[in-house]
Amino acid sequence: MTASGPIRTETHDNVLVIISDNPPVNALGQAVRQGLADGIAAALADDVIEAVVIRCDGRTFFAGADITEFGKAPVGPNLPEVCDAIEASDKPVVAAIHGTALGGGCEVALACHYRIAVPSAKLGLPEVKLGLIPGAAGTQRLPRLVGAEAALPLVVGGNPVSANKAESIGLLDAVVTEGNLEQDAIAFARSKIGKPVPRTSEQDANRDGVANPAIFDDFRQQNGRKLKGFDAPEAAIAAVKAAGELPYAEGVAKERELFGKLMAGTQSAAMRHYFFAERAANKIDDIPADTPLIDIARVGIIGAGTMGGGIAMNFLSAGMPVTMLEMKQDALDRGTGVMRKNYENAARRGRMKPEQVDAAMGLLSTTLDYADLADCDLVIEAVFENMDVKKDVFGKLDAHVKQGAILASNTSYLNVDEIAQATSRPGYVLGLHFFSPANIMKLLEIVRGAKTRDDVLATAMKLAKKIGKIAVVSGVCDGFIGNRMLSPRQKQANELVMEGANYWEVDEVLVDFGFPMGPFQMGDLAGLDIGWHRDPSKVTNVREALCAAGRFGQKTGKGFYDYDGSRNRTPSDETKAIIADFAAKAGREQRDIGADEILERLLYPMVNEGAKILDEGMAQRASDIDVVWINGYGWPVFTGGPMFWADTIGLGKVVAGLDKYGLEVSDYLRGKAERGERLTA
Ligand code: T1G
Repeated sequence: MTASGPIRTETHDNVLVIISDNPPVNALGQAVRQGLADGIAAALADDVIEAVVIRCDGRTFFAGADITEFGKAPVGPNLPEVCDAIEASDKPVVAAIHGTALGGGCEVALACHYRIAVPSAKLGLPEVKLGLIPGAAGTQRLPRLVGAEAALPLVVGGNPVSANKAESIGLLDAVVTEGNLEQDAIAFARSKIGKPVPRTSEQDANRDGVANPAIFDDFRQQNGRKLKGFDAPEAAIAAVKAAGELPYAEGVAKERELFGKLMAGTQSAAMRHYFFAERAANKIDDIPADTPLIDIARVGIIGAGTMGGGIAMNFLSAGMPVTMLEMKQDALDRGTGVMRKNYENAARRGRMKPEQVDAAMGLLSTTLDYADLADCDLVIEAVFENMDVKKDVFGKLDAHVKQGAILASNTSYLNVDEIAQATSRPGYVLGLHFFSPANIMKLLEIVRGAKTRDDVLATAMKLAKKIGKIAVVSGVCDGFIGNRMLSPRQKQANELVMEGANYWEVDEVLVDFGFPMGPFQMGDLAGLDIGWHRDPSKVTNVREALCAAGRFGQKTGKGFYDYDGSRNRTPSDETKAIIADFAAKAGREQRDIGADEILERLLYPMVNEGAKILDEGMAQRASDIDVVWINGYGWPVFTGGPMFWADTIGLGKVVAGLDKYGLEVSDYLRGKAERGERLTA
């Protein structure tokens, strides 16, 4: 055995096994690349060696290039050189895959002459999720192996495929048994000795793309909405197309050119920022990583409404028993009925099997009695947003639920510390703010109370990952992180229409920026009458004026917009008149307002509110704010989130814009701008 850095080699008679041990995910950093190149050179130089196996220790095969090296001065050998050296070998090289062969890791496998994997393995080229395309000939080798049609979803969509799927499209040569990978790989390699080595770059399975160029447009059509606003997907399509039209070397040059442009662009920088932001979010800076966790085996949910039901589904889907409490039996029946319907819809769409629906619903028990929650390790309250109601519920929980259990509120803005004072155990109280629909939305704001214990917070963070949520810690403040930043945006949106901006143009500006919808569409979707006092004679703002006119939003077929039967919306003259009338009565002059002013007045105040949240310590780090807005409010990931975006355009520009419109600038933001500093690390 020889070892250099994270790479070692072991000789099994006439087979050399090259092994990478570079935790946590065998990223293809410089030392790994050097070790691979040295390993191949050693195999070629040793006459005893007739075949090579490449495999990894730890939880996964190479999970890609080392993203932390991006943007730094490159140190050779680069990955394309390593891949070319592997492919050029005239001794068969077998990739033995477990875990996730992703990006550059999949490209190393494509450069090998054969690929085998265990059934649990996944293979993919997720570079588009970093605003890039594969940069080590993946866009040229993969189509040559599996065809352009099969390559497109991998390269352009970026989602990995299972081992069985990979074998079915020709990406894998064999799927072997779990737990015996190295032996199977050595035997497989031996079986190929003496045969001509199949070099992927010389294959030509990709003729389908040339024979039927329509597949590229078909793919665009089927995926257009998902890919809107992103630069990388179109570059990925161009690269796969080039694989069919150009000789290999020219195709590789085309890929490099496209890769280089994306790497230098702002979108990739933003998406790489998001990659690490998502991973940083689940770290709690001031709590030791080895803080003991509370065992959560049984969960209680108070309230079987839309939020309560959605929250319960997360735990049921994760195989955890749930006890759901309501005041009345019919509310329970209605709530559990909606949950089963949602599960059955998911099964109809093939997202789960019917037996999984029954298994999940089988873990649900319901009650009208708080005593039945006594054994729960965690109870989440999702009742009406009223402080007195919340305090009453927490008082009852304090009386009935066992000591040591976590008591959580799903409030979206109420003071968690005040709720905690309704119990004798404020250390076990925190906020778990889910987003609607709670069984779908990935974001979870974990609201840390002044007295919340470290083990309670750490347990909530760990549990969030178990139920598939992206959790962010927020301090106790009005609206926590997300809603607190939403309110200045909403305020400006209302101001803009009072000053003459057309509400549909305000929405358009945000949709063009990359949001799924604008504030007025969002209002119509949620319902303009939420929280309305129901007295048409009392009109203090445009929303009340619309409600007074019976325009509640999509549910009444009219709100800000008019809706046809299939929810297509058109701007409404009645709404325009209601706004103009209301503005006139308020003595507000109307003027033409351009798209730039609209965008700046909607987003700059959010940045300022984010800066205040940071200054007050209500968020651990600026990137957490980006994670909240990208996962909870549709902020386009290709701009990196409000904080990263502000850094990209320059804090000086944001402050100047806020000053120009006479809007608030926090000392924290102005200070950062004056010192030429960034919000994000
Ligand atoms: N480079 C550097 N660090 C990485 C990394 C990578 N590729 N992948 C993961 N990490 C770190 C991560 O930051 C975290 O660190 C720890 O590993 C565990 O990750 C030329 C250009 C593999 C599915 O896009 O999708 O190849 O927070 O928490 O949930 O064409 O990590 O502990 O300090 O995510 O089990 C393409 C990225 C790169 C795959 C594991 N590859 N990684 O998920 O663990 S571009 C990717 C993942 C490329 C070439 C191009 C996931 C995972 P820390 P984790 P996980």
